[in-house]
Amino acid sequence: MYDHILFDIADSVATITLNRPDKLNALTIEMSQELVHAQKQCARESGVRCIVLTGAERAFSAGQDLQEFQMLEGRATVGDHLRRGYHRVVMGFRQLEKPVIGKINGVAAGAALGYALATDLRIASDKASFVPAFIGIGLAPDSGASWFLQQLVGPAKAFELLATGVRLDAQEALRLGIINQVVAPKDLDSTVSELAQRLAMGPTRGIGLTKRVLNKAVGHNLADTLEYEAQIQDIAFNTGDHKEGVAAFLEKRPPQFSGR
Ligand code: LHQ
Repeated sequence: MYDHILFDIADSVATITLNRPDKLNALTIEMSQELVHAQKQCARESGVRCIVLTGAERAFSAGQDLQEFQMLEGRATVGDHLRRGYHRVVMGFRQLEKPVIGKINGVAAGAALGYALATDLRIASDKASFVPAFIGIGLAPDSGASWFLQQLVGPAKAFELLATGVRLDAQEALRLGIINQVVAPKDLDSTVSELAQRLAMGPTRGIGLTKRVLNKAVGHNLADTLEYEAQIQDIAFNTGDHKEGVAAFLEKRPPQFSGR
């Protein structure tokens, strides 16, 4: 039914798998549409009482597919691309009044870091890593990464991570409070499956309402932040450094940023 994700429901748990393993599960427009569709099914079906989000094979996801994005140039502003795709997925996970577990099996970069942080809790393999890759291509954070990271690690650490794009390993992410637990790769499936079963057997309405009140309780509004991020990204996207960052990545050479 889907081309860029896998979707499976078993024992009251829906598993959504980002599924473009030959491209490190890089995000596409089609994948966003499929994720939104799957989220709606999860919300609608009373038999779904917990959701697991993960990636196929070695990565969680490398973020925006930069090759696809190059082909989109000129067809929409980057802000509109974010509003039509990423915002709907991020808000979809936050507004889904059922528990969502991020099963972080490998690298989570750029917008996919935003997706991972939009889940309610994260269990990572010790092979996982977290890369705020926006700055590597001269962009500012999007997909809620600015909002989530600042909530989790505070403004100074959030700035350090986002402005350097440093790759965090799972132990460091755990120490910073970005994830809930790290397990050996061989234990990831069973750990997440046990937790998902426990949550799926819980008071789903109460868990959903807990999520609603937590969403409401934080000082800044995610929807406003997403919109602000989209406006900022329109500016960053039009810099020479962004073009240079993408070109360097695709040409497999170090970028030469000029500050413009
Ligand atoms: C990729 C990608 C990728 C395509 C690896 N695309 N092929 C919003 C709106 C507008 C524009 C842009 O973006 C956004 C939001 C964002 O998500 S911004 C951030 C976009 N993502 C990145 O910049 C990450 C780029 N990738 C990397 O830095 C590394 O690949 C990571 C750290 C993810 C993984 O490193 P490794 O494990 O060392 O893998 P690798 O670099 O060797 O990649 C394996 C292959 O996957 C490679 O292709 P190849 O043909 O050589 O095997 C990469 O070119 C390809 N790939 N990320 N995002």
